Amino acid sequence: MLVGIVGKPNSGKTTFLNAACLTEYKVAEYPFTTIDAQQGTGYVRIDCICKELGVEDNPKNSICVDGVRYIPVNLLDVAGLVPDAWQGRGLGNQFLDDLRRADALIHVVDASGSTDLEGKPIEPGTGNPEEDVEFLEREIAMWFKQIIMREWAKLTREVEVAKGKFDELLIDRLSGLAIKRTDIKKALQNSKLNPDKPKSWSEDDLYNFAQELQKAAKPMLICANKIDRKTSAQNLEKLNKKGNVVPASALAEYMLRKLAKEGVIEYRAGDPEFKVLNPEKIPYKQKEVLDRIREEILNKYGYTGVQESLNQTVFGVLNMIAVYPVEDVNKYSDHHGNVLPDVYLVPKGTTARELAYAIHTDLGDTFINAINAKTGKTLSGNAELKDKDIIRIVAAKGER
Ligand SMILES: Nc1nc2c(ncn2[C@@H]2O[C@H](COP(=O)(O)OP(=O)(O)O)[C@@H](O)[C@H]2O)c(=O)[nH]1
Ligand SMILES: [Mg+2]
Repeated sequence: MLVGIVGKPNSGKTTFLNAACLTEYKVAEYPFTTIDAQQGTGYVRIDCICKELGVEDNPKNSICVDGVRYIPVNLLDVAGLVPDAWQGRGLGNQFLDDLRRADALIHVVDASGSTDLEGKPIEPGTGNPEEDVEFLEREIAMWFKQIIMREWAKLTREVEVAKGKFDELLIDRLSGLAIKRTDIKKALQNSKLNPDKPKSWSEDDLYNFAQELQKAAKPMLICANKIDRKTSAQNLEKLNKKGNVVPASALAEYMLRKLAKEGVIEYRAGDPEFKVLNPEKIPYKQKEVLDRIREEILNKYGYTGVQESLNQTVFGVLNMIAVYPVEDVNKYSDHHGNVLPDVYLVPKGTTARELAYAIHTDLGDTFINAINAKTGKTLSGNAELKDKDIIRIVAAKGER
């Protein structure tokens, strides 16, 4: 799973990445600090099933801290997108190309309005974050449209010959963009266009289609960042009307994670509160900052918003569920005896057989049935899995 972090320069993308991944990429208050896309491993957070079952687990593909399971998700901080990046402005196309493999996007917006459309610092409160959202959606739709338009004439001719093949022919041309056939179908349905007559589509039709394709293939969450600044509250209200929005202070999360790592406070990513370990030892200034984070962010929103953004992207926007594959249904373990070793993030609606394929092609090919370890029930290949299911796949070989 790959989540792209996008937004104009100076909105806080790198700070978000550093907070989520505890990386140390350079943060600075001028545009184009970042040239290459920067990667990190972030985590989604769930209450681990180990707690409910009262077992001690040995996580392998994820981390469990006191009953809180963190499941890795790859993040990519794509450097500042500026208006008309799709035409190659700024370092436009290169940035957009970095997004090809992304399954979803987190749009980090400067909710405090202290940067203009290009990311240059301006008087706080004078920038318009709603405009930022509109511009970015347009950039991505235009980028998609441009890719679809390559060889459009040829595609339309081919579709006329082979009616009913639009999605098949188009998906070939969009390879590498992590677009699924169902995404194309959805985009066609939502834009109400006739896939048998693409020649009759107008420029506007194409744009609408590109926009719907973006929504289906690269769904987006808006992270309203810098809520620690006074001018953010008024903008947050407006932004809330624009889709899935999570208020956040990437800077606050970064500080909390760092201080936790240094042993100054007790705090896990996504906790609604923190504890100062040695209050008498911390400098006055630091205490002041921590008090502000507690009062103005945690007590008000219940989170700093970084973990919440990742969770909402994966479980809300992408509609994923978490499933634990095991080999021993009594001990909930793999064949080495590791209890609840792995958690897989799979789309809601995934069947037992599809899970087998997600684990290993061989396991899918030789699939017999599955067993729900919590209920002991046997599941057929078509049985849909539920969130937090513990599943044993029974296969002719490579049993798991
Ligand atoms: N007040 C505040 N400043 C932030 C926050 N996140 C980032 N910044 C600041 O915004 C500036 C740009 O941050 P950076 O992460 O480099 O933005 P990027 O260009 O989008 O990668 C830096 O001065 C950061 O310290 C936040 O949550 N609150
Ligand atoms: Mg950056």
